[in-house]
Amino acid sequence: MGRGLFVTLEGGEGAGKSTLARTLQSSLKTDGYEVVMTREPGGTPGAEQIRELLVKGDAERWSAMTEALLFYAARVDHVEKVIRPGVDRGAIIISDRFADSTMAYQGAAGGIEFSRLHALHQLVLGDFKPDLTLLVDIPPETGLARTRDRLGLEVRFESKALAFHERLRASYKALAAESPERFLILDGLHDPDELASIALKAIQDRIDHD
Ligand code: T5A
Repeated sequence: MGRGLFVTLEGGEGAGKSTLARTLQSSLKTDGYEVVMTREPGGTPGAEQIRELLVKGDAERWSAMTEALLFYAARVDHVEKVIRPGVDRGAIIISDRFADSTMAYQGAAGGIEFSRLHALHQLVLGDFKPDLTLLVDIPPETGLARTRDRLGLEVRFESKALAFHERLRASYKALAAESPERFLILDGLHDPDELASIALKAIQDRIDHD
């Protein structure tokens, strides 16, 4: 493979993205690809420090715009140091969340106009976007129930009201409808192996066509 592939996983809380990412990573490695598994917010030491500010504390700790700016501060570091260099050397980069999360969480669910978030993206990252986005769609009640037993402090977004999570789900579907060539919607109620095999086929198709 010459240029690599940038794949993102998106969806609401507890949709199964991290589980899917791990399976994709091991299958693609077995097939001989260099795979870089990463996540947002995070993926570099600096971006992981910014993550601490974002995922911990009270639900209303930050305004949606402050969140968006912090997510983009972390994202620029991540793109410059990990994602772009990886794609340039031919690797498959799998990122658990990317810019569509900002559109859905801070935009549709948080109330910032899309045009302002598009302008922010354009200003700091230009036209850079994923080659393929796997949207794991799940009813919010099911996703939140899956995360409820989890121990830890990173529950700031999970603790927002159910209406927020419902807006989030609708906005992800709208984003997918706007860019059908980039998105593949997966039913998060299916079993993990089934999800992984559909996702692997989509990734292989992209590799074969590049
Ligand atoms: N955020 C992020 C923004 O607001 N704006 C942004 O721009 C960005 C980048 C990040 C938070 O930041 C917000 C969104 C998030 O709230 P996070 O810890 O990365 O925080 O949160 P999530 O990405 O939501 O991670 P989760 O772990 O909550 O969800 P996953 O990764 O989708 O779910 P996963 O794989 O951990 O699975 C959850 C549970 O379900 C089971 C698993 O075993 C696990 O127990 N499971 C399944 N069960 C049945 N069937 C399946 N198919 C299953 N798949 C997994």
